[in-house]
Amino acid sequence: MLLPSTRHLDAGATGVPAPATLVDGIVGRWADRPGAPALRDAADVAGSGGGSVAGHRHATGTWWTGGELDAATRAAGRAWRAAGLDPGDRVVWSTRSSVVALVAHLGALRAGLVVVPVSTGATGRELAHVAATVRPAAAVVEDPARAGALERPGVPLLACGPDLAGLPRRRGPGDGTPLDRAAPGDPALVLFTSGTTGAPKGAVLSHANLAAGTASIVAAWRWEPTDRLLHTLPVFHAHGLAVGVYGTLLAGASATLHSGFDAGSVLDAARAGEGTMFFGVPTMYHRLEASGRASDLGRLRLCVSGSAPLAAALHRSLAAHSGNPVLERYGMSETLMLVSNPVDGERRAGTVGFPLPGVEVRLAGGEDTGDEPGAGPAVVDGGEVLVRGPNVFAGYFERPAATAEAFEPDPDGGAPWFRTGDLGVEDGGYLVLRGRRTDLIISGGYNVYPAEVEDVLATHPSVAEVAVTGEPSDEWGETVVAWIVAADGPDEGALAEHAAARLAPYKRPRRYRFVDALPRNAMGKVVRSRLGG
Ligand code: MLC
Repeated sequence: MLLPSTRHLDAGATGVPAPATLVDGIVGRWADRPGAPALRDAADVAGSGGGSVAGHRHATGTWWTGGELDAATRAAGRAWRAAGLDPGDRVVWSTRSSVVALVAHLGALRAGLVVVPVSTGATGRELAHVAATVRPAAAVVEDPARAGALERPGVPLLACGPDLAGLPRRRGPGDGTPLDRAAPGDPALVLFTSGTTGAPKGAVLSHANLAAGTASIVAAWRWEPTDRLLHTLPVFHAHGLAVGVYGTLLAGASATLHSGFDAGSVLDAARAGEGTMFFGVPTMYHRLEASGRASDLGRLRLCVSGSAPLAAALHRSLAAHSGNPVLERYGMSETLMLVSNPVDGERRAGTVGFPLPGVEVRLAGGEDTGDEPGAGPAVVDGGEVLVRGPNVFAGYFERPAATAEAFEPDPDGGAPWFRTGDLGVEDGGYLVLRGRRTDLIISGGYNVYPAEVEDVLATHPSVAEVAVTGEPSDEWGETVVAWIVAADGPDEGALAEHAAARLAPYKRPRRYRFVDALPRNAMGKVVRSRLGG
């Protein structure tokens, strides 16, 4: 079943013109309105040194205009070049939100480098896996000690802070390929996302994927230059980076970057008329509602939720208190944004809306696609959500087998479809997500794959067997629970310490349950759905 895809557009419109590359589009916007405010650090962004990068500086809290960002990102691109980096070289980028960090990022894209955003909470083990996979030539990190974990034996790594201070000068200013020459199909970004195998894979997004994935939301959400985003998401994931930052810049709009989420600060800013839009994960909306001040969100033009399912009850209570129904949308690192509720028209609680312009969405079959026959989520009149479009990535970094598995051939011989792993049904054109084919846990908008956490816990000597599941939580959506068969007596403290040294905070179990045995099926495989209670 193919879902209709042009419902976000004005009558008669059939598509959205996307620039050939994201950088083309953004630089064009800056050229159109060089004096328009674009980005600023909120006063709570500490340690950005008042904003200095590649010779360009700004006081915290003041606006960088499009013209200033153009000049600064060009200077940053030249600094990358002068350091000896060439198109296609990978740069790990692991920083908190700040204009300066984004200038380094956009400068790298202008230089044709491939940016690899990584969580600032990543542990040494997680950083080493990224480095072993993408073999970075450089790393942008706030704490130089973290660069050590990215070094590979005998291979030099250029490490610098978000301000690019410390990059060597190995070439003259005019040497190397000119800036802004990346072709649409060239890789731009590698977003790490886990898989059922446990080891995170790098989804490679091209410059054209970024352009298409951003242009569709700019059009569908009627994103105007007058819009101002209250930006509180981390910039190292698709939501904060591609939706929040790229969207703002491609729309020629502006955003205030906060160093993190604080419900009171968002509501104060909304009340003071400092923004027109807010994007968040359901945990943030839960906290905004719990503050008792959700009515302040009514001052905003648009509130968008994504990265995890927004409970229908929370959607309804927020709408009742703010008079402003949250627009829920659906996307993934591999595809950027796919489906969205409408700006004009009903934003239906419990649904993610209809396909964005340019995105094709198909529900495959009606079979029960759960892992265990009879034990998986029952999907009666829907199926796995399959997608294709100019926003969909081409594959995982140097993982041809995983890439092949992620796509399904088109029954009519057309372009292949990406298998999202999500199960859905259609209801009056709206997509309703009904669980997953895989065991993914989503905690506070972050994806946690049980296999990765299990692999880490299994290396502790006190663990004989382990299974990891998600437990429902009003605030977090789900939290991580580890079920342990102890080899020689339960030792929760030791396990928590072991996990803390190896897993980013959001992946660490919140609870350890010690059991005598794990439930297994006839094949000997652990049946996670029978753990609980
Ligand atoms: C923080 N903690 C988490 C957590 N975030 N634990 C589980 N899940 C999470 N998501 C830990 C902290 O380390 C801390 O541990 C404890 O929980 C309490 O921290 P807090 O101060 O209350 O949390 P806070 O820092 O306020 O973070 C909550 C949050 C954050 C919701 C603001 O999780 C967040 O920014 N989430 C956004 C995730 C995101 O950007 N996802 C997009 C992925 S892209 P301790 O041990 O110190 O007590 C994607 C595609 C798409 O999915 O479509 O969008």
